[in-house]
Amino acid sequence: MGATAQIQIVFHPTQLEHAPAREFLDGAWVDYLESPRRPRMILDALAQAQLGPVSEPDDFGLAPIRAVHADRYLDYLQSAYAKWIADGRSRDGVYPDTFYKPGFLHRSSGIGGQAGAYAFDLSAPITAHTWPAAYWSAQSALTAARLVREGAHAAFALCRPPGHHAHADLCGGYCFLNNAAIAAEYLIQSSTPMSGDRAQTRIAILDVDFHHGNGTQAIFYRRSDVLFVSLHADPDRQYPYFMGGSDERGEGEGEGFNWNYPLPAGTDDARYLATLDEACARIADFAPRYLVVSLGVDTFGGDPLGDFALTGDAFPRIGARLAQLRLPTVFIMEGGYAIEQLGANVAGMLGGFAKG
Ligand code: SP5
Ligand code: ZN
Repeated sequence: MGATAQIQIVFHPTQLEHAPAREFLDGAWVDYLESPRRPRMILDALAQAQLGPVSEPDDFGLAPIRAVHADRYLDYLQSAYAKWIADGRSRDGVYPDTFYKPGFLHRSSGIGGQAGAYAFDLSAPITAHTWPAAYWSAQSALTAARLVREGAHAAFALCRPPGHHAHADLCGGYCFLNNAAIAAEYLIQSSTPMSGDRAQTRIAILDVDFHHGNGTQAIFYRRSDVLFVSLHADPDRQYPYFMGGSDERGEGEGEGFNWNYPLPAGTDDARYLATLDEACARIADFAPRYLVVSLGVDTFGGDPLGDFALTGDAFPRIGARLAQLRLPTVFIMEGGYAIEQLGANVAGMLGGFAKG
């Protein structure tokens, strides 16, 4: 056995600048859990584990982001805070007071209506620093994807803000731009000849965050070139509540290309790893060209948002199981909150992959 393979880590310091003070959680205003401490803790642990070099992302511009998100939503993310302040609202950030629901008849053009139309919860407040941080988070995902497309076996985008809850035109759950979807779509568009059928490059996205990746599922729900597979807390009990059931299998051409594995409270290492085996078998059957992993470690027993019971030992085992797929793999950071073991758990997953 030679030295453990290195995994290139991609991160831009502007990603630290998004730092809202508060979110609304379980009926109370609390300190924002998705804090800039998270990437710092993760970088420290990755350095200690000597997993690989850290580099800053290149700038791919807006085009690969527009390939996933609606133009009007991207305009909103860039302009919302200034409009909010001009309207005399709180400097704390854009927090909607009213949410659009099916059946409502008026599409309000003002900032109050826009805020309620483009968000689905109070966990994704927009401040002056949000767009630049989300933009560079997406560029980190794109840079990691390109490293893999150019031949690296794996790369890790330390995305923050995270992305898997963001739909084509919705923010929520700390997410603004869907980094995993942007990376997957980039891999498809950059690997396929202009004239060719784009279904020829297949991508699997495996989401191991504690929460269902509702945004990623929604973005690819009608497509057969992207397989979405997710292990997560049962939405009957946990956020995001309105997506993530095992009966959601895809629609139209996408039917059969979406697999959800909702899991009970207290899910332990054995139960989780057995379910991961099933998920990996689906991915192997699909025979994709690339694997994109939405990497969350809020499945850890001590996580403040999760209710699973995974131990620290589970993460290297998850990483090793993913390595068995023998696919070029882009890791995209999602959730997992600022507790002592956060960095070690991320390093464990990547280290398990690199050794596997
Ligand atoms: C990226 C990511 O992990 N986003 C998660 C956002 C979750 N926000 C709302 C969670 C509601 C939690 N309620 C139970 C918490 C235990 N007190
Ligand atoms: Zn999560």
